[in-house]
Amino acid sequence: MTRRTALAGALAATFPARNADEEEPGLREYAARAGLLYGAAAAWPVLRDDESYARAFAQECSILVPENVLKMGPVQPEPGAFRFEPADFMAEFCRRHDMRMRGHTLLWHQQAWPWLKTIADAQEARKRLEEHILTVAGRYRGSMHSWDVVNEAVHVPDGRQDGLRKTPFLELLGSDYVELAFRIAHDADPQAKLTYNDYGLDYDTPGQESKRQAVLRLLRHLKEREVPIHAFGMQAHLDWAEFRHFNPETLQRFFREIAELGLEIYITELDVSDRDLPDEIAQRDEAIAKVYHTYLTAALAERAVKAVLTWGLTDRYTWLATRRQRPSGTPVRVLPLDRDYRRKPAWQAIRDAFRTAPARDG
Ligand code: 9MR
Repeated sequence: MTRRTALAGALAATFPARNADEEEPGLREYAARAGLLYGAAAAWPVLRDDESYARAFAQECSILVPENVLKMGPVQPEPGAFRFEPADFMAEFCRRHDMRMRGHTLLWHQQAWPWLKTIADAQEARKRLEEHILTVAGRYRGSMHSWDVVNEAVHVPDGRQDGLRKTPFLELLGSDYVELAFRIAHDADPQAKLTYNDYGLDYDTPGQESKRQAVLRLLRHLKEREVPIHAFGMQAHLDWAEFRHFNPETLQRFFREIAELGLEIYITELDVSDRDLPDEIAQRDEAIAKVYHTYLTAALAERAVKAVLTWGLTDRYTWLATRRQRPSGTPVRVLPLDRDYRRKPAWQAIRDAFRTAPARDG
């Protein structure tokens, strides 16, 4: 038997609902009791190759989002040539383990098509965007919980009145490109909840307040134009040191305004950087857990919040390991499970926030 078929065989068996060593059910169970979904971003090819990783996803998550493989560049590396093997594997994994799946992301200025520069004009850009979205979202039509249609399109420092980030898509297609992407996505998959996803909106600082206002203006504009948009994605990449700027009321006010537009809210990329904490593990874990708990307790008070996803599940695989390295070089401890898939205080903090969250319709 080849390694691939052996692994496929191992994965074909449905993992037990809970680990034999674990007394407690997974976070998916606590989330379900509150009418929520809980999940995490999954890395490729780790999900295929690391059985402990796959088992942890099956135990803890009721929703999964591919961390990278559905982005524009990875999924269409050359014009007209699509690479679906990794996302297809993840979709099959979700089916097998009774999990929902989110798509991330149909339009983003990072990890965009490597051949973007060859596009000559608006007409060609529109054609390429249509082909991309219809092909990618169309492939998973009817099976996606939601799609991040447009990611990170607002950037106030770029100085535009409408708050839009200056990107090649904006230059090629004009400011209606956001609307265009949502309309195509709706044609491709009329059942998926179409989401606008963004970061840098968590704290009570003047910079983040002006970004919140710009995001609200964009969402209102889309609703006024009857664009098919159904949800807002709050990335929530948090940082222990910056968390002194967190104010629950500010977050709740922002969420209320979004909910009043008739949109659902998903916490899409939650993690907490421990860069500025001392090395001592118990102290560090406790500080990070407190941030998870405080943030989620405030967020879940808003009943429009329907899903919580962390950006990774285990400290073994996280973008923060390279992007927010600790000055001492000790490994980061930023996600619910440690490097050996053991539940950490952050896991318990998420569980506790789910336990006390006001129940909502699922
Ligand atoms: O976690 C992702 C990392 O592996 C990629 O190298 C990076 C590329 O820019 O994107 C990371 O995920 C980002 C997500 O797609 C959008 N929001 C910010 C995330 C962290 O950078």
